Amino acid sequence: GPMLIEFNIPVDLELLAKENPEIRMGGRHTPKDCLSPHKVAVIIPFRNRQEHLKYWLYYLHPILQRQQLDYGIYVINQAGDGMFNRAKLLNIGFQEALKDYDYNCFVFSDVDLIPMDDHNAYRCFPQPRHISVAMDKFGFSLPYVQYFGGVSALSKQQFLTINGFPNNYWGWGGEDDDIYNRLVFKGMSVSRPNAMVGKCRMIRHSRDKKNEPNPQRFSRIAHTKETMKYDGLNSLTYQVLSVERYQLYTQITVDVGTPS
Ligand SMILES: [Mn+2]
Repeated sequence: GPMLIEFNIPVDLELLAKENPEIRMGGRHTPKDCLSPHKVAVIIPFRNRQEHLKYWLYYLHPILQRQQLDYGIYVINQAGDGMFNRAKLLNIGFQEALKDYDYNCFVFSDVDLIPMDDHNAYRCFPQPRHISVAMDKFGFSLPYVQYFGGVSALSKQQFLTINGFPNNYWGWGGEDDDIYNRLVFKGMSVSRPNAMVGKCRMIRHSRDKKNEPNPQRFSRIAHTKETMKYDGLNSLTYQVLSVERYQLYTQITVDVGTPS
């Protein structure tokens, strides 16, 4: 049910790991009293947000365990200080997580978003799922009906059907609308929890450097129908620089390249 979420308490990752001995190396957890059909890789696009990650791990691990998911946590860390590319990091997370385990569901979550009700299921549904439907920064409602940003979940099959996410949205904005367009063009619709269960809190922050609004985002989302055929999983290139396994998460640092 509803939970109190606040960001002014100190969080100690070592203590958190000690208090959660049932979480295995790399941020893996499998329920011991049932066989979960939900094999969920949680993918978090990341750069320089260690403080936010602490809160995310602190709140989400207990929730995901209560939801009896067979899950793993993947923090996809963009190396260097070039323009940030959220959607490409999500594509990389999909591809890299599948090297670890036969995941059948992918939850894509921003690092600064925490659900306020643990009935908000971090798993997949027959249609692509939008999870962060009532964010505090939007007055606990959707900013617009096609909004698909923040936290979402796609099954492996749903993700493959849309050729993954776009790789060429550099900087802030638009990639979530492109993803929404892809789903619609492939005949899917969006599943959502109600606005009570879907409440979530975002950690307040100022705009990151090298994540300025992308001026090309409007023209790009007007052409998704064409671009989705050749921009996505089938054109994904990157270089893995390191894979670090901590108890509470796996961090994969990648070179995503630069805008072409
Ligand atoms: Mn944010």
